[in-house]
Amino acid sequence: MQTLIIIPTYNEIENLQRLIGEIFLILPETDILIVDDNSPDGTGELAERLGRKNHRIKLIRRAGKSGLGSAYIRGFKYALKNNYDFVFEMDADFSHPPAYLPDFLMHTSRYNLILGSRYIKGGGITNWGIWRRLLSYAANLYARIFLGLPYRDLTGGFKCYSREVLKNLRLDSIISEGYVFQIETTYRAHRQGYAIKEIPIVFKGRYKGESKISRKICLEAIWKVPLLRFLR
Ligand SMILES: Nc1nc2c(ncn2[C@@H]2O[C@H](COP(=O)(O)OP(=O)(O)OP(=O)(O)O)[C@@H](O)[C@H]2O)c(=O)[nH]1
Ligand SMILES: [Mg+2]
Repeated sequence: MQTLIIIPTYNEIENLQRLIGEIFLILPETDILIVDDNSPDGTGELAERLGRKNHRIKLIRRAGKSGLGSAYIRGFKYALKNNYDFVFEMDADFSHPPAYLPDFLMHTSRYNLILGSRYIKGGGITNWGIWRRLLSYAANLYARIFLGLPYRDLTGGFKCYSREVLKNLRLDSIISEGYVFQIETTYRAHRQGYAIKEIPIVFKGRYKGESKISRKICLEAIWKVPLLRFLR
């Protein structure tokens, strides 16, 4: 079974090399795809150097910062073209501890999409202040109720898709860019009847570097969640 871990990056030079090292300690046989948006801090150059030394590290470089959603779509298309069986989404900032990777893989025989969940028993969040927690909680409640989904964590970005799900996501018609991308992909998989499993993760607030969350990303979630339901 061949796996690919997609890591979108924008200014993650302080995190990337150590993260990749930790991933390979846990899953030595996986491939990793960095999708870098021409980070001014040199993350793309670093990824290129690492890729020259290790053929399991792949890199797609885009011309400028164009958002998380389209970075993942590029990565998903790469995964389909290169015949990976299971594909992870993972942040570069150590919020998603690599130690959980085997927990996802334990469920791949029975489920098509596995979600790392902060809001089920055994899951949690460290290093986040009250406002960030409230924002995340509210966004999840909003999406869950509006879209009638049974999952507790819809905005998390630590996920594992089977090739089968990716093939049927209709990537070119996805409308979201920011956090709502995670909601949209899970919603589509759910509507298509795929088996989806939530597993607990303890999410760690960003290790180093700066946050890319913005008002624009939050506003996008507010108006696009109802739109997703309308468009279905
Ligand atoms: N390629 C690409 N990567 C991005 C973009 N925006 C964010 N990322 C990456 O996506 C991942 C998640 O972004 P974060 O900034 O950590 O977002 P967050 O986890 O909600 O917020 P913080 O952890 O507080 O920073 C990180 O690996 C970022 O480097 C983008 O426009 N393009
Ligand atoms: Mg983060």
